[in-house]
Amino acid sequence: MIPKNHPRYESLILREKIKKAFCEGYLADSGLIAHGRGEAFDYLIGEKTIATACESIKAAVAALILAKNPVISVNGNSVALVMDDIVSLSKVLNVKIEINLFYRTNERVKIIKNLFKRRGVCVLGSDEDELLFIDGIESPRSTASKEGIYSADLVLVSLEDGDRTEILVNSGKKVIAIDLNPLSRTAQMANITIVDNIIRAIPLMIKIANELKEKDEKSLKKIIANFSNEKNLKESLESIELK
Ligand code: PTJ
Repeated sequence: MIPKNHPRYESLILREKIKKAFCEGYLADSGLIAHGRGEAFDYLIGEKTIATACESIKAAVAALILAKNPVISVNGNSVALVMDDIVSLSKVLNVKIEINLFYRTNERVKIIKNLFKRRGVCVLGSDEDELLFIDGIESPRSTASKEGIYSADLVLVSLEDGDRTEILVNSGKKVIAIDLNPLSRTAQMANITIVDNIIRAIPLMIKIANELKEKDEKSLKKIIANFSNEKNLKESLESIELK
């Protein structure tokens, strides 16, 4: 039992969620390591959503609203931390959800699919879908369902190793990445990078989505046109260096 007055209460609760997901069999063992890396970066940005992340969240939500076939890609870590928020975001913006795992096993896919099913949500990416493969990705991350990631014009990825984003971008898709490490390959290669903890980023995306949904196409396009990922990443890095 973690005492509520523990100075690192929130952080320890997240660790519990990650451990539970591992024990339930859907979080990869390497997901424990990935979480630790995220914790370190979160510490460096002050465990709060920095101004640059607010900007990239606005651009990301505008892009999601304008996209024709947007997909949220989920893996063990994102499901363990924010499954319910991902479901809410997908409903607010009418976005599909697809399971995509680096350490893919049938068992993990089945557990994750059932977790969503229990919430009344049907997700793509299991073997029951028509699964295709993205050229150039050598890992099991290459899986892409025909109606989801394969034909998507925009994919939201989070907590990923760096073997997919560049290839998705080169294949003409837009990629939004949520990644606490602004130097990661995924962060560097994405079109829009949200340097924030996924546990804060997704709820803020839901809030912004409810606001931006009312805007016209011209205003949304303007938000995207005024956004530079290169500049945003540089400024995110500076907010780490100031600490
Ligand atoms: O579930 P699978 O099989 O798809 O495997 C997923 C993992 C996470 C094991 C795999 O993608 C991996 O090894 O990822 P990496 O290379 O460790 O990269 C994860 C990235 O996410 C790192 O840049 C971390 O800083 C970042 N990160 C970790 N926790 C968070 C985070 N970003 C946002 N929010 C977090 N909570």
